[in-house]
Amino acid sequence: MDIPITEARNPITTTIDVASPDDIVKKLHECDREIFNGWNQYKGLFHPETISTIRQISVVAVDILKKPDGVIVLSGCGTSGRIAFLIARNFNEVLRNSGREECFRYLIAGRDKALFTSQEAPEDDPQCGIEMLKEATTGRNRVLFIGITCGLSAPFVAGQLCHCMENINIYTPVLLGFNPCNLARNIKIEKWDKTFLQVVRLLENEVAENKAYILNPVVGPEQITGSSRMKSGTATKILLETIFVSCIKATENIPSNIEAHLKSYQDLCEVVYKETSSISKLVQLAGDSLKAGGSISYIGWDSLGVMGMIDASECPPTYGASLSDIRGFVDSGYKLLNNQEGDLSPMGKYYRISIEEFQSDVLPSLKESDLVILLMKDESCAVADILSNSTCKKACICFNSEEKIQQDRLDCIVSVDLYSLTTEPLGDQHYKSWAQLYKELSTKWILNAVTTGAHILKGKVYQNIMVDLKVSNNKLFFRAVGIIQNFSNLSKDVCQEYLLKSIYMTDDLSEDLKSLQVKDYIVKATSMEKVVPTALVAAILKCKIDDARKLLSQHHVIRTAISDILNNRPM
Ligand code: F1P
Repeated sequence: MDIPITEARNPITTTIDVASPDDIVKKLHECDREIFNGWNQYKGLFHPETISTIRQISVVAVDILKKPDGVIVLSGCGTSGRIAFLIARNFNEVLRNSGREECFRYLIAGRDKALFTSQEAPEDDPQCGIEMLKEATTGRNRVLFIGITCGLSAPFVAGQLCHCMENINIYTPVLLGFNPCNLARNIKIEKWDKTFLQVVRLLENEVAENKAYILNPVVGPEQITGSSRMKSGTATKILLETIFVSCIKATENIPSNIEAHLKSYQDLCEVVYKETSSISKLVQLAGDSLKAGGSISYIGWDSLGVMGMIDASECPPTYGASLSDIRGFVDSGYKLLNNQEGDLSPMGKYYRISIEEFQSDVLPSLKESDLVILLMKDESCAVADILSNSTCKKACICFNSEEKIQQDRLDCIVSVDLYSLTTEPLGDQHYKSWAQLYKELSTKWILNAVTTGAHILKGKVYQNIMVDLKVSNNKLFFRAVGIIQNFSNLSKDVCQEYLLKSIYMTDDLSEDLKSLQVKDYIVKATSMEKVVPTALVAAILKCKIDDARKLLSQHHVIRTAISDILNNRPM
């Protein structure tokens, strides 16, 4: 079976686990360039078909904005749902600022708490997706629905696409992702009668009649295998913004050039990575903190704070990080977020997200091993003052303003010079909003480098594979099986058995256990530690689960554990 591109290994990063911070950032850059330059023979971002699809979706969006009962729904799981939230929030603000009615809605599997903490179980539930879509569109007669699933795989989105097709007179469905259609997931969806691939095939019939769209340029494999928060998340943001900037302009009779707009993001990528040396310094600081058992806190203004929260939220499922390792805080908290469910802070410590809460909950206990990164709207942000009595490390990411920042108080400054960006002329009334989009993406690239680099330095990655991932949804379950297969050369079935043995901590799998559904395995595995490394070691050494656990416990660092075991395995 062909491996989907979003799950494939990127040859550029095979040795990223032993690279210096500077080389890590250079490799990330090289991979990010593939977003624009394309990958192998596949249709990329600048392919005429991609540009034509963007244009057509934008035309539908213009039509929806003109209808009194029209709504644009952006939906996804994990990072895809968080980007949906961010885009809906930003473009509602643009509409509001020009006196128009807000008509963007976001849906995220697991609802608003999934904006900050990963809630992967609902991602596997098509029915849940349908119910949420119905709820968001009751009484509406025209809906543009954009279902985002980078891997063309999420059951939550599959259900919604089917609902749209069953009500095609109301909905125009769009599938947004980064695999060619034939590589959509073809694994049975639990409690559902279709695979994702079958849904794509049905959608293709609607596409042929211009009643639906599939926007799926290929951007190449992720830097860390399967980590679709990175390149795919970036490409999601770029594509949605391109569609809606063009749409807003059209409603104001301003011409737009889709290709030029895409090109401006390509230029931005170079402008951001021009700062490779300061970004790698920040990666080093972040790695030092994590290695010393310290934490990383992002404090941000405006939507840059949201970017920080999005980056932080992905670390537990991707790197098995704890919720305290990396946290995001944002000026004005939920008031700024403007999320559907409002203030979630009563739900607990990790939902307390304002700067005041950072000051009361986190700041007093910060030590030298902790790092705080300020995501600055402009140089007037005065948090450096708040931090001045703390011994923690302090850094900031800023735009066009390095010389105005009091450098002596900070351990690292990454300053991105947006003036050097030659963009499509955006000189309309929304200029500030559009400039903010570039700041957000710059922040995303830098923070993705910080958390990816820091976890690499902490030894969480082996080659370019995150072996200690959480087995918290169906996609991740089968990714784990694939990882074990990759290093052990055993059959898929045997690898799955090792994974189950590790989940149930037994060497004898009963028939009852074997006959459970994947969703049952996930429930058990989600709260467990080192499930995949244990299964991997047991599979490589063909040893008992208990022995594999003991062996792993002798190593502090997962990367060295796996490389030692692989190098010394019996032939
Ligand atoms: C959705 C997602 C990812 C997350 C993890 C689990 O993926 O939540 O955002 O990083 O891999 O799946 P997709 O549906 O966009 O492919």
